[in-house]
Amino acid sequence: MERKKYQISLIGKSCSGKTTWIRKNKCEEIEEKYKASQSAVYTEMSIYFDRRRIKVEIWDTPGQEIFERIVPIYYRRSDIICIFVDLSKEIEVNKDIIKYIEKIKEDIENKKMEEGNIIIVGNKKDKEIEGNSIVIKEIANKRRIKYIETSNIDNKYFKTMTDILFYSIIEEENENVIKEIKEIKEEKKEKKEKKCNIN
Ligand SMILES: Nc1nc2c(ncn2[C@@H]2O[C@H](COP(=O)(O)OP(=O)(O)O)[C@@H](O)[C@H]2O)c(=O)[nH]1
Ligand SMILES: [Mg+2]
Repeated sequence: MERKKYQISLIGKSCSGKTTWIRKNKCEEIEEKYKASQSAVYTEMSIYFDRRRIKVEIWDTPGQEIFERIVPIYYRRSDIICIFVDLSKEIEVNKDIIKYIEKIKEDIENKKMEEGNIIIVGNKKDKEIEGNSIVIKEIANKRRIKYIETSNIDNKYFKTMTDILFYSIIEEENENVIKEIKEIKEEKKEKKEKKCNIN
């Protein structure tokens, strides 16, 4: 990995768990009270890989209502776009991820974006409605988009910022690198779970 800085945008419906995921990554306590984000919120984090520090700039964007107007401003300058999906909601509710994907792809084709690594993040795995992940996987596969699942509540499913970053940027066929990363991630996860057990 050569770059030292990544910009990531989190998009998706209100209440899909974007803000909570950033907080959990930063080991902040999860607030039970729901607060909708009115505008995009910027957070900076550092992750370490192979003794190198990688700066990650995260844009947490507000819900779908103002998607058309505001959210593209953020994702257009991102290296990675995470589309959050709430696995605990009826799939019909999540169908508009297709709208997000089409819009982003259109922007990429129109060269409004340098690069666009889209990843669908299925959140609330702890409360998943059975069958949701299969439908979302199909949507992702059909469009050659990566899909990953996580939960902010159940640590068994929790995927960190590092997990998502590596999953987004590493070529799947590079098995040795993946094996190495997996080992580092396991080690990190264990350390983090000890340090940051929110449950
Ligand atoms: N069960 C469950 N609830 C979650 C999870 N992540 C977030 N929540 C809850 O979902 C609500 C909305 O979360 P929030 O992060 O504010 O969503 P955002 O609008 O996408 O930023 C809050 O009440 C969170 O506590 C999760 O993984 N599992
Ligand atoms: Mg939010």
